[in-house]
Amino acid sequence: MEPTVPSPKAKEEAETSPVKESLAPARGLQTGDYLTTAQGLRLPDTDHSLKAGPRGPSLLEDFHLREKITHFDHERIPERVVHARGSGAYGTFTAYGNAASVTKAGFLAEKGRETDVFVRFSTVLGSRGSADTVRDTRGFAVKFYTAEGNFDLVGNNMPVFFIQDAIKFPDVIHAAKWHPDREIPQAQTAHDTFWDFVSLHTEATHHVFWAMSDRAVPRSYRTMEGFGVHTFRLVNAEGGTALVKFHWKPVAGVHSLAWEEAQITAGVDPDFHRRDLADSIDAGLFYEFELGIQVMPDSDDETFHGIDLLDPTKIVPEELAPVQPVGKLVLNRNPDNFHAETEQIAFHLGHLVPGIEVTNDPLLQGRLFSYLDTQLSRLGGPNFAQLPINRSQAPVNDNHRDGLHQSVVHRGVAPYLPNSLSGPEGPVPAGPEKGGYVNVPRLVHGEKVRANPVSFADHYSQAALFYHSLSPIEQDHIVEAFTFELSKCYEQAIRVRMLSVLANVDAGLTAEVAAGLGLPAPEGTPPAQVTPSPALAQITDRAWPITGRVVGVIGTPDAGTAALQQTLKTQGAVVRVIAPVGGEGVERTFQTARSVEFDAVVVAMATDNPQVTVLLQEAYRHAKPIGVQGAGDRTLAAAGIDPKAPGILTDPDAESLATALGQHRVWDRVPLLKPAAASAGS
Ligand code: HDE
Repeated sequence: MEPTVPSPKAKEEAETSPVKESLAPARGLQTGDYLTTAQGLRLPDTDHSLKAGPRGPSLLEDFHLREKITHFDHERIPERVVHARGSGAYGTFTAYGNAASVTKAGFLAEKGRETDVFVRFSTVLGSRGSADTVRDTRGFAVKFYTAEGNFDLVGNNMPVFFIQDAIKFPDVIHAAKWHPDREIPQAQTAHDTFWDFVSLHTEATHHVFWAMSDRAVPRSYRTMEGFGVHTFRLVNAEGGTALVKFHWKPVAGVHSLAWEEAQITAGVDPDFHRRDLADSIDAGLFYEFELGIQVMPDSDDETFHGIDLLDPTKIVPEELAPVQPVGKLVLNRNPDNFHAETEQIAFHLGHLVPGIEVTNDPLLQGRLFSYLDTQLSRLGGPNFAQLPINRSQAPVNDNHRDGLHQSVVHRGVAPYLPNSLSGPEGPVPAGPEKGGYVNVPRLVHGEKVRANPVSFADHYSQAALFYHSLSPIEQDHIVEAFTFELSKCYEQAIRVRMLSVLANVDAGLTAEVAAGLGLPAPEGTPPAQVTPSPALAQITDRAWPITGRVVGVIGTPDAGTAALQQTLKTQGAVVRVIAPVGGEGVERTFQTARSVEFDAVVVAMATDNPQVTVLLQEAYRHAKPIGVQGAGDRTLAAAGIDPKAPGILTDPDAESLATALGQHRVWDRVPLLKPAAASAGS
């Protein structure tokens, strides 16, 4: 019905929004009570086109039809050329204050200072709609809305990168993304062009080891480490400098999916990580990370214990430079609108604040160009900083003018400096005493060349360091991943060449992968001596908090597991009852549940339902704790699972289940599974 009287809200808005004020960005947008056109015209009907009679043709004069469809046709913006698939959340970063000795950046240096952040996690290779759990590096990009302007820490969940010079980025991405003729495979490295590239560009070897490790299949974004990768230069209030690497340490520990689990999940729940992030925040089970820094002296040669700090294929082992925690990040708010916030956020390495400078790492230098440039086509012009998600919380007065999608109505006639016309209104330059960003003077000299430092030629020592630092189970996973991925290549020559690369890292690993591929193991020259870095291993004896871990209880809601469920919940775990059919208190049925969504399973009823059998067998194979209560032992027997196997807990109390969950997997069970896996693979 056509409204005749404006609603109280509309009236209030009309009274308090003089035309001038309504020009301020976003003010009063999309708040009216009535459906309107984009011009504010109220609409009585949005379900029927204007036609010449009910059976007649649609009329060109239907401006509402044309506006609605035109806007819809242009809803999508180009996806990110890399890191297209991602999801994000808001949070708060609180500084511990101990970083003041190395940086004057207020958000790090001032004890207790709270800074708003937005974090976007992502995969690198897949398109926007691809699955979350594919084998890939994950992006870990953080925008700090600091009082001094935005600072972006655009990192990954692996501390090294495939290439040493930004000029090769298009090449590695062309090779790693789908084949251009058929546009397959989606979001995977298990194909010829990727292995062709990395076997020919051996600087990629270290990152390839990380990509074949469990780090490439995280359990959730909650259980990933983050790394700034490059070395940055921090500057303190006295002008003293230090070379620094940034780390995000997950409070929940670093945990991964089993490879088979990751593959099943890609089909069963392609939104697995995205869902976990959003659901956890909704449930108040916030993701938490500590920001840490490794601090190295700012020496002339920019090396530390012989490690070239400008080489992004190298880490500094934590045993040589401990990661010092400097603040804590809590992700505590979901975005309201995926497009406006997660899709339109624009990160850039050049978003810096006083106290943080870049180094000459040639990968970092190229990124300083790329992240600004890419927004011009993604976000349609140079005014993307005005989008709500990208706006600085510090006052902005930049003298930039006009351009596509300019939403500011600038005043004044003199957008240039110096000028004699702006009077007190115009911006004036700010020296360092006013918080202006001033680079620490550094001598730059050298011949103009296309060349790398000599130290960049060492492509293998740190791949070996990484491999030798891992637990035997993690090493096995790397062998299996290389074997899996290379088996998927069509070209034998690529497999053979990659084996010759692996031979320069470790002979044992090469022999195992070669055996899996049915090829002879080549000889290489692996590093003679490797000092492991235990901090790199993710499987240790340590038990971690179980916040956000999911326990499936097979039974009816009243199957006598109430006390167990309650205690697990108070420790932050999520409990889902899996019953034969739906009903009050039932979150999954036998038909809808799949093992991959649970970190542990408790079976509390007797059933020989085949879907429950598969669920238990998968949970067993993926080394998850399994609790058995009451008649559940019959279900276990129907699934052919030995009740005396490690990690099968009879009548578990919540504590023993929580302890097992805190270890992430029943690692003692893994060797039992190995012979079967080996014979299946041969
Ligand atoms: Fe990126 N990268 N990158 N990258 N990168 C982008 O920027 C690029 C690199 C990383 O959630 C793009 O806005 C070049 C390293 C993350 O929005 C683009 C090089 C690391 C994200 C771009 C690198 C990263 C991106 C695509 C080689 C880890 C997602 C869209 C010099 C330290 C950020 C965009 C988000 C995104 C270029 C290498 C991390 C094209 C040229 C090394 C987490 O600008």
